Amino acid sequence: MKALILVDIQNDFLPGGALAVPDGDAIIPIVNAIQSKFDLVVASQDWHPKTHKSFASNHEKAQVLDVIDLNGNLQVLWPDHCVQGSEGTQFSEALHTDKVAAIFRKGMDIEVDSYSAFYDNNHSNATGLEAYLKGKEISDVYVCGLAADYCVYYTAKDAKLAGFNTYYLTDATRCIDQASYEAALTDLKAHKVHLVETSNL
Ligand code: VGL
Ligand code: ZN
Repeated sequence: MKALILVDIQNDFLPGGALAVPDGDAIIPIVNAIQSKFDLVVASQDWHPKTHKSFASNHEKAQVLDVIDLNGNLQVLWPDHCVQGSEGTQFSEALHTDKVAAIFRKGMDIEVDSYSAFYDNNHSNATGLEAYLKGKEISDVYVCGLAADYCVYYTAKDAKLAGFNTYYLTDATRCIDQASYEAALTDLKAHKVHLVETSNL
């Protein structure tokens, strides 16, 4: 059984949003077109309290894109984004969501960020996605969404570590930063995650 995970296709990661991923909206028609090929479609949402410590605004003298030590993890500081209840948290209006069977929210603990849709960055708290997919007898997981070098990357890596055959859909994602994207692809290959284009599905 095959599942598709739509990672963080939320207004704040799209053009005009607080943490817009360049060309992020280009993935939406692709994501809409492939959903019917899967047994199960699920989605994640970045869902931060306003006081989240991944926000530069919650640290004195910090700037966006500074890197700090946050409780033992290297943490990039972001502009305020995906604040619970805000318009920026909502899925793009252009995204088809009728097939989305469940939504997993992440990033609620202000002390630790959560790039992956499975686990926080400490790998200590689960969202429930792994158990949900295993309960549905999913063997193969396909990952798309935003951003390629952060949440899509970490979600694909955790899917593989959880034992799923994992596919990272290279044309159904866009990155924040080219250098971190290239590093992510290298790491995913080392973890035996398959990098595939949706035209080959
Ligand atoms: C993301 C940075 C901060 C993402 C979320 O969805 O890739 N990136 N929060
Ligand atoms: Zn975030």
